[in-house]
Amino acid sequence: MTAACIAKKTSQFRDLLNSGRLEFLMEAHNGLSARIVEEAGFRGIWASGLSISAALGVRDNNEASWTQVLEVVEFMADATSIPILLDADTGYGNFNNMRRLVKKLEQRGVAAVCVEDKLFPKTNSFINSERQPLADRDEFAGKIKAVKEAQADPDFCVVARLEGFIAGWGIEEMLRRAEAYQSAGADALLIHSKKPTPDQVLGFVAAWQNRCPLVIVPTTYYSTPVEVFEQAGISIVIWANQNVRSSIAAMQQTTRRIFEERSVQNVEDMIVPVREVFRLQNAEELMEAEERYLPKTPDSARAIILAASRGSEMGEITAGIPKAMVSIGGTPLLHKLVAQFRASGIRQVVVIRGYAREKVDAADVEFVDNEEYEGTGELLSLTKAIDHLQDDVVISFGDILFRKHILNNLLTEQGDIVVAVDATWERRHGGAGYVDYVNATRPYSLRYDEEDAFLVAAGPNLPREDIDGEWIGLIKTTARGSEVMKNALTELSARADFRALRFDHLLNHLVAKGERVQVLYITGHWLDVDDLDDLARAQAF
Ligand code: SPV
Ligand code: MG
Repeated sequence: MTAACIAKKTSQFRDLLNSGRLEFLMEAHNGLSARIVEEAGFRGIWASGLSISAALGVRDNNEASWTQVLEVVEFMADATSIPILLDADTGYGNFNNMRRLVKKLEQRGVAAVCVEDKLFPKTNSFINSERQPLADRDEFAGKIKAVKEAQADPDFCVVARLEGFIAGWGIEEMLRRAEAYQSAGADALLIHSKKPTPDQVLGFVAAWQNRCPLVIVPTTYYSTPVEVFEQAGISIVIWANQNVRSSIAAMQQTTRRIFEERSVQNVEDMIVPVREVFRLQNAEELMEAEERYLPKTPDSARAIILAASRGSEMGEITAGIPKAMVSIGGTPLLHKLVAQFRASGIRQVVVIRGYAREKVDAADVEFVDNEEYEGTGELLSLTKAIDHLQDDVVISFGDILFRKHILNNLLTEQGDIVVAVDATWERRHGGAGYVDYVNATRPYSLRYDEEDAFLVAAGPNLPREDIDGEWIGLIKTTARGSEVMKNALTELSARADFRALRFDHLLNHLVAKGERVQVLYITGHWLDVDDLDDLARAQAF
């Protein structure tokens, strides 16, 4: 059934009252118990004052404020699709407080309110009941009238609860009050009794002659078969507190046993598994929603950071520590880089160390060592981590920093192998040093409906007119892309000059094999740290 064809909760409750057969409300006192009630098949919920206060650890004497009760009942309404009748005690004040309560209940999806003819602060009907004064009849009738005139939804119901029997009054007073409350607009009357038999209640039913729907709470006369109520023409039976009582018994038993045995081993099989908690919370729905709304960060994505080189262009600064450990404003470059990966949801980080490897540290990363870093190229370094080249991987130079969106965008690209390419390369370089220029199938464009760009060639010596950007040292591969990269590395490693090869050789090799290497254009917002000028820029990044 779609949400559109489910009747309003207020209409559902009105239908229960007038269904012509005996209906049941089951007590709940929070979102969890409310959901359990609905799952069991009940068509309505009694938000019990006794149970809610007990669950909050206070007495049933209006110790919890009305707004605190409102908070609880809102959770219950959010957790369920069946109507809730709130036990609103005496209405938390006079007619005016009651009007405001009804407004709030309607806003929060509560279908009906039950209000009893006692005085604020009330006491539970089963405690010293004879000493409990009743409300003035006309004052209480005014309260009911105020609710009916305040409610916005015509189907919102008010149940007037008569406490006369509880307080020691007889049938005459009960009938006088019942008539007054019905005339004031009550949609139903709740006739309460604390006798072990249903005599009082059935006496009232007989005298009342079906003038409006009746509701009862057989807490003390629970042994009466419900058929008796059915035959009497009662509309609704409320099982008022059995959920909170059963949870108390279960919690006491479990807690005592764990305390005594200093172990949970014997209780584990007696309690629900954690997955049942998740089920009741509807954790599955959130997982599905995450699929739809969160950026895709593959669970298995890992980063491989190449941090083996010294970076001798930086002179004294890298005497004894590799470039990746150079301090940027007090934090090693590598730590900043690792933090960037973590911020994008990549937990597994592999760092390839070489020069001064004992100086390379970072929390919770895996290290791979390249003993042959001296005078060799990047690909040799990468082969040291070839076992990690599987599933979704981001390969990164160890001397770059970039804004978060660059990595996030790279991770969401669909291609099996995707390189991040800076289209604003001209701004960065006078063309000095080793630059991984890129020629692509199309230049950078501001149009968002452009087709994807793919790599044509990479290297430091591309003709100027062919240059579309600069590869920044970040590659993303999928499981298939990682496999392709691994094969390409194995093929290249057969070359005599393999030890000197760099990433542009690998990229060109992939293109030559017909592999589509996707180009993700970026426009700045990154830097690499090659020399002292870069270092100064990095401090400010
Ligand atoms: C409640 O459940 O809080 C009730 C019913 O008001 S009784 O406790 O029987 O009064
Ligand atoms: Mg109550």
